[in-house]
Amino acid sequence: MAQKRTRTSASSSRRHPGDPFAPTPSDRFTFGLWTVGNTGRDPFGESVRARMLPTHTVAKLAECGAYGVNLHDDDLVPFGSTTKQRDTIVRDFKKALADHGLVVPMATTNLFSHPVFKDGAFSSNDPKVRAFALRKTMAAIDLGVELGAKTYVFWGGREGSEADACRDPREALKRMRDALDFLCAYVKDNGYDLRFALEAKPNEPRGDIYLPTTGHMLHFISTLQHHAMVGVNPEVAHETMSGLSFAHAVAQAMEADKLFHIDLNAQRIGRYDQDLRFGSEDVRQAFLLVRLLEGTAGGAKYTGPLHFDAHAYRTEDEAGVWEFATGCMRTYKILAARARAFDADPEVRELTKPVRDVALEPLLSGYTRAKAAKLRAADIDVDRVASRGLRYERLDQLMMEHLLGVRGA
Ligand code: DIG
Ligand code: MN
Ligand code: MN
Repeated sequence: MAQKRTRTSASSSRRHPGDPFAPTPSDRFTFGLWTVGNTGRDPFGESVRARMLPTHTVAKLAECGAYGVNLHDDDLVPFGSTTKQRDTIVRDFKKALADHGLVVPMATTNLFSHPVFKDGAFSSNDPKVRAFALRKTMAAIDLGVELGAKTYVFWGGREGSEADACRDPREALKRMRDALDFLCAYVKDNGYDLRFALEAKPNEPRGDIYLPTTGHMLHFISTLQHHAMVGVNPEVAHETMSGLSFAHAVAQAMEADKLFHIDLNAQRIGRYDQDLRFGSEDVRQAFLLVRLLEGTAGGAKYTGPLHFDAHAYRTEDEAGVWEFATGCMRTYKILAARARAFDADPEVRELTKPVRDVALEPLLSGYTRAKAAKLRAADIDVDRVASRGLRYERLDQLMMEHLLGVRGA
């Protein structure tokens, strides 16, 4: 479908002077070319929107107040392009980035669309496929570095199986480890300032995808040769598909200093990967995630790009796509403001202050025989401790009232 150029009126209604939730580049919001450029095609219907030229996407994201744009290699340079075509496309894209003040914080490789990857890329049983996947990824890393990317994401969408007898899962892990060790060495050999971020997903498009959650990825990273340069890129929808707490997955990544990037969107448990507008489903979980990332309760803050790996409903035209993009960013900023108010609320601070015990706390870590003896001898009134009410009902109601805007607005 030919690309339609539309000047949407929505942009004027979205941003007015003094609007505290108007997105700005300092908020570090990013979108992939494939997200706002999603044409609405799904397994049961063809595209409903025209393909967007990357240069048009850059201009519109800048207009919406975004900080940056991310890409798979094929999003920018169509598969099979000649070197001359590639260089022309990259030149024009770089000019659009400069003209509109957008950056490219993250890049990645499409190792899932082309039929050659139908049984995986790095984990494929065919060495020719694994060789082609490495070659395609090296070229895509070069492209990402040329555009200024500092984070390189690996989402193994086809690294999985349906007929699980097709390969020993241990062999699949070994092949993926070999590929990542090879590519980490490629980055180091070329002196690139680049870190890798591994993105987990439990299934779809494969019946089961290897390394299905962020937890699996964190262990896998510890087995890599160059593990210091490899972190994770958790996605809301992917952990939620498995019925897991996304905030807990992110917290474990932050605690391990491995949250190198993040994919924000919305999702209902037990459904296919919906990649919905951020915050549009489970507002409580979105609030708790933003509270964690923004560090409003006192913990460390996430300072990397806030990437929305999401797309507009299939019902939308291009104007609706930019409403979608603005909605992602505005909702994040609104929830951040609610989290600041919640953690500044004196009653919340009272209810969440740590329970202290100056006698027992020194005994709870750093084993010694003396500490063990003191623990055995400690006077702990178990029935009295067990009978204590923790007032979490009040705390959670306060969170609800902050979220619903009847408190701390
Ligand atoms: C899907 O969730 C994946 C791909 O879109 C991309 O490789 C990665 C980066 O956001 N997310
Ligand atoms: Mn997804
Ligand atoms: Mn993603």
